[in-house]
Amino acid sequence: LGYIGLPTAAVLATHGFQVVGVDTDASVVKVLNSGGVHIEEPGLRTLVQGAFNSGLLRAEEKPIQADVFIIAVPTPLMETHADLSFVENAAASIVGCLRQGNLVILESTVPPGTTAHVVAPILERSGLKAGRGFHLAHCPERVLPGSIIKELLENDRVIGGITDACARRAQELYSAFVSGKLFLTDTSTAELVKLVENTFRDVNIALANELARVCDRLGLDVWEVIDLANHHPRVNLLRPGPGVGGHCISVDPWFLVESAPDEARLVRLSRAINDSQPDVVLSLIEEALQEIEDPKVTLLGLAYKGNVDDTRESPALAVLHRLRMRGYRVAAVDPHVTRPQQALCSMDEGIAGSDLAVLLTDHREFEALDPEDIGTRMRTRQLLDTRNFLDVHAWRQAGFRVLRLGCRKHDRQ
Ligand code: SAJ
Repeated sequence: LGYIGLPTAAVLATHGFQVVGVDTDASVVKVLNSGGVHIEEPGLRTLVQGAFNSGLLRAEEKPIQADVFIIAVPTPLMETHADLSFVENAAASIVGCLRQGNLVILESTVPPGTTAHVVAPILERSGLKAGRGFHLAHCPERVLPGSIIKELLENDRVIGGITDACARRAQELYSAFVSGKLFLTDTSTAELVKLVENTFRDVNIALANELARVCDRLGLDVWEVIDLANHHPRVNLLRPGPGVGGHCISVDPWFLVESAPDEARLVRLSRAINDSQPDVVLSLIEEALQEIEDPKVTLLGLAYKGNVDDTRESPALAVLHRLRMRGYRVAAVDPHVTRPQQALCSMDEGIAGSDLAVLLTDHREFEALDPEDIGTRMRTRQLLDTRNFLDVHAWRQAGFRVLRLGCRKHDRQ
């Protein structure tokens, strides 16, 4: 019942299915059954509460017999390999519930071959054969955190079946609530398609981050360069930033590398470029603070991207860690992050006496900050914007020295 399982369960329930949502975390089950929601996502609370109130959705700690089982558990990165233990445990937990004719769908992102060679053998411990006794399919989730519900209902989906009949059976289920197109294929193709989607984005962002470094060297403004290049009808560069976070784009390309290490060279290099962006941010911070005694840095944002509460693999945490290792006084402010985090404090506390505000996450609340007011509370009026998100003119007018990622020499000219 995480970022994918919970919205999927609620959407199915609101489309008339009787749904049991399973989570091994007892506290999650308790929160949901008592009317709460443990995840921040626009529209999710209303949807989930509606589903629970209708009586069609309830949460449990263990699976029970059902017609359809959807596995939507994390596949974290273990060094450079997919940790499939959650998938394996989830599959094992339904073996005892599996009956002739059931449908099992894996939605978790996995290396090619996982559904057929890892999940199927576990489920076959039930005595039933995948593709004959029960249906098995892989239908990777594709939703963007921040727009999960809309994308769950509207995005096209790719459905890979162990057999054609398995894919068609899963198609029947998704067609009950997905308005997008449903494309059928085999499980390994569907698995690779998912990895390619996130890798495409990672490689594109790596190019943008590399361009930021090129512009730093050349004294140009990367934001202007990208904006102008994107006016070409066939160019669509993404944006540079402090790095790539979240549990998907910074992780999934590794599964592709894992499956073909000698071939996936560009993918590996892109990961390295994006993972080293926090070092670029660090060097900009050090440059801004070099003449200040015992400086204090305020990080605006810890979440991996704007308007979400998720800090998994967040580049902001990497910047925080690097600053702490170097002994800086660091405060972090994030209106979306509620779980305890090192250095996290209120805006008032975070900004008081600060020598540099560093915009790391593009939360809408930061856009509304009044530079005049912030300036009066800081010791030194300096801003580093790693996402070109704030109104540079307004901050400069309030007496700030403003630095932006990808404009190292340009902004000093
Ligand atoms: N980022 C940039 N520059 C950009 C865009 C993003 O630096 O121009 C950074 C973000 O700040 C963030 C990271 O990349 O740290 C990832 O953010 P994101 O919004 O690009 O993607 P996610 O991880 O929230 O969701 C992605 C989506 N995949 C694609 O767009 C191909 C989503 O559709 C997937 O369902 C999701 O991964 C997933 O679960 O796999």
